[in-house]
Amino acid sequence: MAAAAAGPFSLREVLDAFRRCVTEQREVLLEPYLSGWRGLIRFLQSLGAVFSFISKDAVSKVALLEAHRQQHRFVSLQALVQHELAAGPAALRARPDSGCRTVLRLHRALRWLQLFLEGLRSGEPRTSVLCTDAYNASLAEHHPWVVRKAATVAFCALPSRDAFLEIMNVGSAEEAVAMLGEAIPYIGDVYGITQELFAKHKLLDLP
Ligand code: 1Q0
Repeated sequence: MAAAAAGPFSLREVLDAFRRCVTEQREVLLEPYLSGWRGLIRFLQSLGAVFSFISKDAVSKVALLEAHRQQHRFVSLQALVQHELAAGPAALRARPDSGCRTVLRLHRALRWLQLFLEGLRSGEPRTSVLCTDAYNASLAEHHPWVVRKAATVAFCALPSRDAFLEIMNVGSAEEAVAMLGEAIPYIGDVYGITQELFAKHKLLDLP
């Protein structure tokens, strides 16, 4: 696992992590979930300083969840939610450092990722358009104006579609597109299970 943190980004590593996330009992395992996020963050960091306000936020959220995971030895997202709900919904809502509200932020970002990767796969060459559309259909409604503005400005600095496919490090553009096609359903599955879990416990609007 430590080795996975070194070397250049590879989409394969992210795909493998999200593939490992979902168990037969449809639980979401935290260790691969956080590994997947670390891989994505590394990718984002390689895109340059314009994105550092985004990667810093993601780094701190992953670190908070990693600390919760180790402290309570949570194996799954379900275990984390159960544990935090045991204190009662009001106590959970009052906590700015809960695992649940933190996962919820990453969960919304995962929806962005799913839409963005679908867009990349579709062949639209303007990544900033893809990224803005994916953002507007997911995270934007949860962000204040100033964050939306900064995000939209940063998206203009995104590399071209070809460059994107190249930094995924999986071979030719065709191979990269094929791997996107493989990765998207795994990401969608993790998203869907989390969405259902949070909806069931009325956690989708945690402040
Ligand atoms: C490639 C371009 C990346 C664009 C990422 C899109 C997300 C934009 C989000 C802008 C958020 C800015 C920072 C702060 C936000 C927080 O206020 C907000 C709420 O948290 P809180 O504690 O204040 O309530 N935080 C969030 O909404 C979480 C945002 C996490 C974003 C994590 C993005 C990780 C991105 C990885 C790059 C993936 C590249 C994918 C293509 C590569 C092929 C696999």
